[in-house]
Amino acid sequence: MSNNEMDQLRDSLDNVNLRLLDLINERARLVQQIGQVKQKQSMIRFDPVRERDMLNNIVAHNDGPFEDSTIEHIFKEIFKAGLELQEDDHSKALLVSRKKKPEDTIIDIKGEKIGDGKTHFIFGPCAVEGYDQVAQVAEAVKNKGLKLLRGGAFKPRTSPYDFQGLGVEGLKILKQVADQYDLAVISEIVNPAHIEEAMEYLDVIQIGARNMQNFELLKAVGDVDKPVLLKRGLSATIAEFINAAEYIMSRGNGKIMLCERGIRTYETATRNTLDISAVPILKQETHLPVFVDVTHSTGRRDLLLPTAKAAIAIGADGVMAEVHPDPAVALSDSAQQMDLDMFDEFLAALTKGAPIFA
Ligand SMILES: [Mn+2]
Repeated sequence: MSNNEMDQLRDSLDNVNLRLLDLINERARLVQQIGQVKQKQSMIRFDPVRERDMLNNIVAHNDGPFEDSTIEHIFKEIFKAGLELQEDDHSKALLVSRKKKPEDTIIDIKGEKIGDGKTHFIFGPCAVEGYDQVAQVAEAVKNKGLKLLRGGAFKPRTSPYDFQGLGVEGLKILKQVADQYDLAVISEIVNPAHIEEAMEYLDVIQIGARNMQNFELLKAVGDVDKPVLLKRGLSATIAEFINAAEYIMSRGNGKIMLCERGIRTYETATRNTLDISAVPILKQETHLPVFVDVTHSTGRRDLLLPTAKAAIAIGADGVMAEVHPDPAVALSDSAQQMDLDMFDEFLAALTKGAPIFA
């Protein structure tokens, strides 16, 4: 083959490319027109029967050299691109996304404005074990000028034989302590049937990691007017986490705080692997406040302070950690809760005496 011949063939190929381009775009314009007609008639855009007919017709005319399966594959991609063109950008943007709402969501919890750019803290025992235990931590929290107290009443545990929490009794203790110390309380709810009752006791409903994709529970908290702290699932991707938040917001409740709490990896030096880069990604992708739970992500007392510093440095709106008056006798998570002295040091080191959270 001479160079001249090669050039001619290449010219022809370039021409065919441009003809294909014209035809593909001509097809796209027709698809858009059909989409507009369908929208007016409130018809569903994807029509698998019509798509099958078109593919059959194309394959029936295929004289090669491409195999029918290759032709089907190529045209399926063209059909898909056309369908995506019909879906307008607006409907694809999630309610929790920055695209939908550029400004930060600020959630007011008894005067504490989460998402206002300052660092906020949530402290409290892993589980509510009794009034005195919760009250001791509440007093310490109150003395620091902090507002948010956590405590688990319903404890979804890995083993069914581990302490399962005090249930509604635990919520009542939290409410009693919150009233006494003028704090806001946050506790996990695991059953949609408990939400109505929890409304009178709690200031924030927590959805735990193990329930991040419990869609009925997400819908149920989406139906009430109460802030929600949504924890990332054990093995959830960031996209799955964001979609879990969307389940709540799509029902009308936009008061959602996201909480990175570590993900499952092959690493065993820590209980989970704190995905610190999830914080700026969630801040970019969504308008919701983002917390970091340093207790459950690390499972190690010696890592609470450095990871909390990292969380604040990388732009988290708040830090959550577990504090127990006597961790050694705690009914759950005894290896990683801070005692009250350590709590003093932890907060002093984080704030260096400055009331950055005031
Ligand atoms: Mn715990």
